[in-house]
Amino acid sequence: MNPDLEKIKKSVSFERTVVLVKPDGLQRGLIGEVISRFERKGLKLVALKMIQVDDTLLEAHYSHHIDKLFFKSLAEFMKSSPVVAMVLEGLEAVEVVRLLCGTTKPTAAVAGSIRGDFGMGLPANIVHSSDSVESAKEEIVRFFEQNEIFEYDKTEYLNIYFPD
Ligand code: 3AN
Repeated sequence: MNPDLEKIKKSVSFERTVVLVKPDGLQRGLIGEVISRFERKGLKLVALKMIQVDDTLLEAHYSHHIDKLFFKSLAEFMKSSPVVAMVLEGLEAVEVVRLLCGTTKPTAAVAGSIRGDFGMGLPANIVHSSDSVESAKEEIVRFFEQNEIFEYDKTEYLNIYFPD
């Protein structure tokens, strides 16, 4: 391996985070647009697949909303078509991806963010992203088998990061 890439891997503290492109993103043909934004930012895609979520998975994933009045419609929406799930890696990836996605309510999300550029309502806000490093770890296990996560060197890192 390139020795500079090795140095970058040792000196930069990389995080991993989960993104779901929700049914509205799939129906509206925004999968490529969403992935492209993360790629252009410099995030590394380490897992990617299409899945059909079910109630068991949704009850775990949205456990913080299970008692809310909107939970039923959120669950119906999330099951209305497949979703695209991915794991992204990068420096401060959790926070960086949250910023690229924008705030929960699309009408309040800043222009330039995914929700700010493409969303209007709830629950259809195009993407989900992990809200903390701890949640990301749980969500990686929830959505992916170990053999669906790929370890590879991204040479682009040589143009993005510099070792300390
Ligand atoms: P975020 O996805 O920005 O982390 P959460 O975890 O509060 O936000 O909400 C999870 C998902 O629940 C949202 N992405 C959205 O689809 C849905 N949701 C949140 N609040 C509402 C609401 N008031 N009405 C309908 N759906 C909602």
